[in-house]
Amino acid sequence: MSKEKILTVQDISCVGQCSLTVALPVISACGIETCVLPTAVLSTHTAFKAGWTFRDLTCDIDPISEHWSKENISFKAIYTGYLGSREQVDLILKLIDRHLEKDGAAIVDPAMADGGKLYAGFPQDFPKDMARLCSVADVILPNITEACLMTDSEFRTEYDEEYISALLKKLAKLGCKKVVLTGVSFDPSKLGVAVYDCSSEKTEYYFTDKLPRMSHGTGDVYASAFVGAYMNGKSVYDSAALAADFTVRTIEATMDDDSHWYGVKFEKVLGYLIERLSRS
Ligand code: PXL
Repeated sequence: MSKEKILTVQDISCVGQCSLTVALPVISACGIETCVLPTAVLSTHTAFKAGWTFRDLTCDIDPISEHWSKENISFKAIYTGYLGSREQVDLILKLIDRHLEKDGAAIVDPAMADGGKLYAGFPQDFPKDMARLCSVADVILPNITEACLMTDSEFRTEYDEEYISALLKKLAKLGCKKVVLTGVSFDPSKLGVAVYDCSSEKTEYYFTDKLPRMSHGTGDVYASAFVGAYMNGKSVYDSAALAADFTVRTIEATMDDDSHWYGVKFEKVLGYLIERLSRS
């Protein structure tokens, strides 16, 4: 993958350090021109108390794409995250068809659930639609909850390698090429990712120390750093590992501030990300 412009498709949560307000600075810090297509505008992300505003931007996707077609605009990667409606899945499939370069990468973070539950606002059968988007992806980055919802698997908090292996095989059946499954832990002191190649059926793991804090927004920080590293020519495994190291540092940077529950202070450690990328 060479350094050229990419498109990221996800919501703007005005406050909450997630989605576009993370992807834009993180991927840009990696030296990659980052174009955006907002799926919705919310006053905050949906983990805030009920009352957040939600402006669905489904109707804007096609007109934006039509204009881009007239301007011959294309992207080296299209990275999707939180969507505003199920209708957006078909619109994004069309967008990938029209604007992703032939050797480009479709990277899908099926951001819709965590801790065994769908985020507030999504219909129960939304994972079926998200699975259709995953089917065309070069890389998908689900957490275990999202993986279970898209494959009709039982969500467990305690599991072994066999459980993860079965989940990876089911995800591969969706049709994607590679899976980076996040939030995997076989040891209470370690947290990591499973990187699965769907054609060779090879799994590689990468673990970091597990920090004693649950943090919102780390999925978006992780996926954005992954995309930034991958677009700098790193392999899927190396990008997955680098993104994990970066995400741990964003949590560490937030640990001393209990009031900062809604996201992580990734801004404080962007220097680390830039330095890691410049090492090789
Ligand atoms: O970080 C995932 C995310 C993105 N966008 C919105 C969310 C969430 C998680 O709650 O609510 C609007």
